[in-house]
Amino acid sequence: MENIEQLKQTTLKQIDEASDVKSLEDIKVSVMGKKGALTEEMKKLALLSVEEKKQMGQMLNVIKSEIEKALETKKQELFAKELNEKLAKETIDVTLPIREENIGRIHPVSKIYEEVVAIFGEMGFEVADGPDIEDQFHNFNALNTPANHPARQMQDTFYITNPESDNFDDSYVVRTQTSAVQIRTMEKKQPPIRIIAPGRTYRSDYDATHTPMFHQVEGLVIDKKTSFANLKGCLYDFVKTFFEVDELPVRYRPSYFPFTEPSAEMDIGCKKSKTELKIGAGDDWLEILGCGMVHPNVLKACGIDPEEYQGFAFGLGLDRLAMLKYGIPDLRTFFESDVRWLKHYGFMPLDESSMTGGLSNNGGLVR
Ligand code: 2NL
Repeated sequence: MENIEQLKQTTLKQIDEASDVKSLEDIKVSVMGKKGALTEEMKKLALLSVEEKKQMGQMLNVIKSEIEKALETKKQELFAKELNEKLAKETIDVTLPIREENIGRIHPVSKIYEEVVAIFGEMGFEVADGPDIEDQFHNFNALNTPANHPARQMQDTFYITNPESDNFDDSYVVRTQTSAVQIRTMEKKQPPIRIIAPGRTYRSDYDATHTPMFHQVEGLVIDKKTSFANLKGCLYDFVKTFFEVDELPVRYRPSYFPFTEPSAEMDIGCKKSKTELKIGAGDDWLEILGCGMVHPNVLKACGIDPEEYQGFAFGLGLDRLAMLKYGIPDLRTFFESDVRWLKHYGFMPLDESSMTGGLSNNGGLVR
């Protein structure tokens, strides 16, 4: 009896002093396992008389459940303690800056693309898409640029032989502008139309400001009463938002494109010095885009009645905008895939361009 009382006290003390869940398991085995101290005592019951067996049995059961209860209580306590220690050790400081070195950068052209889409998207333009390889109808004819039109040579087009025809008129081109996307949209859909078509374009040209592949965004608005005043308002809002300046003088110079009449080029005010180009008020002008009222022949070619509808269109170079906005001097470096260049001129992927969250996120520019 005393032995047993002793066993109980020692076990409860051990349980109380246990410092982890593992040592509780060991205690349990040493007392209640197959060869445990209490199990041995229970085995001895067989040797006792009926009366003693009853008394002793009851006592052993009471002790057993007491120990089990103590084990369980201690186990919960240790679990909670171990969990708290783990949580304290493994906390994450969410205010720490991200590890910049290990993530890529957004190319300046992609950044400009996002900005342009955000601005025109806010004005209600939809983004339209089309193939890089076009037939001559969609790239030229439908744009009031018939065969032998000087623009076809002017543009230094890359032609692609049509394997099914020896006739040069059937050869394909890599698109010289994204206008074919608007042509395809007008062929499919009656006005009102309000789209922008961003994408890759190709011309045979190569110097500090021209590469054979470059990026363009063209815009098209067609409705019953779309006017040149609408064009001016829309493009003024665009450049002002894009360059993020409070004051921006603009002017329109008469120009010529086969697909618009009248045609114009838009300049923005700036201040040029030997080392810097500052966009905004100043005595100098910078050409930024070409635009005009869609030529009636273009509408006709797409099955839209020019007596009922009219519209405006514009085209701008994304690469040129990137060079101007982010001060990148040589266009050729855009396409050299030099990671040091990208680290210098690129943007953090998480700095999304939006009209509400900040357009260019200059703070995110890694310099
Ligand atoms: C530039 C500026 C321009 C257009 C593109 C266009 C498209 C259709 C109809 C009429 Cl479907 N116009 N696009 C208009 C004016 C200018 O691009 O400097 N291009 C050589």
